[in-house]
Amino acid sequence: MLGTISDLEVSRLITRDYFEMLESSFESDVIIVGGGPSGLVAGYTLAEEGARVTILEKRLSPGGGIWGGGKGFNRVILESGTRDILAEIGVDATERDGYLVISSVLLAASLIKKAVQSGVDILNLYSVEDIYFNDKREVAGVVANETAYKMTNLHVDPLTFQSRIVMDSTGHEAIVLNCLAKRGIVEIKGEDTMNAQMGEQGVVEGTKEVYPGLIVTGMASAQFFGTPRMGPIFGGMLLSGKKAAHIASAKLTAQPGTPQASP
Ligand code: 48F
Repeated sequence: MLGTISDLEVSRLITRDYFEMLESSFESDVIIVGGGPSGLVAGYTLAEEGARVTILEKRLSPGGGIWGGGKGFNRVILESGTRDILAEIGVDATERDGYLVISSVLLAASLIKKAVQSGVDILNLYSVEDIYFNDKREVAGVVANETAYKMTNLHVDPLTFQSRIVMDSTGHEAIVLNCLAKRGIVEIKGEDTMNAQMGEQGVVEGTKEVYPGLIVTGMASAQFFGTPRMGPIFGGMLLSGKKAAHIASAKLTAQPGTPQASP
């Protein structure tokens, strides 16, 4: 027997649990904008160290570009240097000709599961549309709205989320960087033409704090620094997430405190 069901209680339980998470995610140590491969790895790594991490993801499903594999063929390729990360998320890949081949469904699902189980709050259907600056003009949070409102062009004001560090993990869209660039605060070079070898290296090297409070990961870093794009090879994204987490972690340790509140 399944037990008795109250439809009202189902609604109450969903909203109570959800809004508890929402309220606590207004103040995080790290906000990660975009739940693709680099954002998910950064998220679970930081959460496992005890950081309060919120991922804001505009789509229904986190996972970003992983799901589509190459042209919808649901396999992705990883370099052998990602074995430790695969072990952390509890999956294995097939070694072929010196590369690792893995189901994109398994990789996306495992990264999401690891992030949630590590304590990352994932708010899906939230589209980040702007940045919150503290009074020192450092990036100290983001402004986000319901994705459906953005899609239907409804005039509804957004909510503000604050944090000590923000990551732009929005891939090719580089939304946080674009919020700075449109005001002339930073300049975005735009990703270069395809070259997986150079692109993968560039993504990892370009994972940096590029503006006070803002770390770029994954393809957002390629957008910023103008390094090449690459195809369905994801090792650089996973390693970028790891590097971003280490940069954030060092910053959190060096400057303990809480997100800067509004006056
Ligand atoms: O694009 P995405 O997977 O980012 P990534 O971690 O990985 C790039 C690879 O997928 C792939 C590649 C290069 O060929 O290897 O492109 O750099 O994930 C970015 C996530 O950010 C979300 C988007 O839905 C996706 O899940 N996103 C984009 N704009 C916003 C956003 C926004 N305004 N607010 C919230 N999330």
